Amino acid sequence: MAGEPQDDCLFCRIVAGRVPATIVRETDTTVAFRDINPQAPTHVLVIPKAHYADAATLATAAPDLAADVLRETKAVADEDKLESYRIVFNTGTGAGQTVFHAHAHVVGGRGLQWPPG
Ligand code: IU
Repeated sequence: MAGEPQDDCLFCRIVAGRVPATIVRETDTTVAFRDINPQAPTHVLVIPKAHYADAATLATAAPDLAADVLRETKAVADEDKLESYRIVFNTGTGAGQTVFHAHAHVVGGRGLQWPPG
């Protein structure tokens, strides 16, 4: 069923506390934790606790939850006192998505180039 935890999903396992992560924020519906391979001084992933494979699926199947994730990206940026930052939802393997549980990267704390590679 949509949103149900998946045994083989790394981020579902983080939500369940079965895989360690450095959690920086948690709400009823979301978790935010530091990326294990940070690309900037702040690199935090914000995920819905419920399982949706990617941001597009999340936005169409559970738009209120997508809004919760987006709201939490701002909370992360505020906590790290970021004036400028980037929110990235890699969607699909061709865009670099490697974990198929929707997540927002919040990246900041250094200069960021645009357009990205
Ligand atoms: P992507 O957009 O699906 O490529 O992002 C997945 C991210 O998950 C990537 O930046 C990894 O460094 C990160 N990550 C993590 O934080 N903890 C883990 O145990 C694993 C991946 I595996």
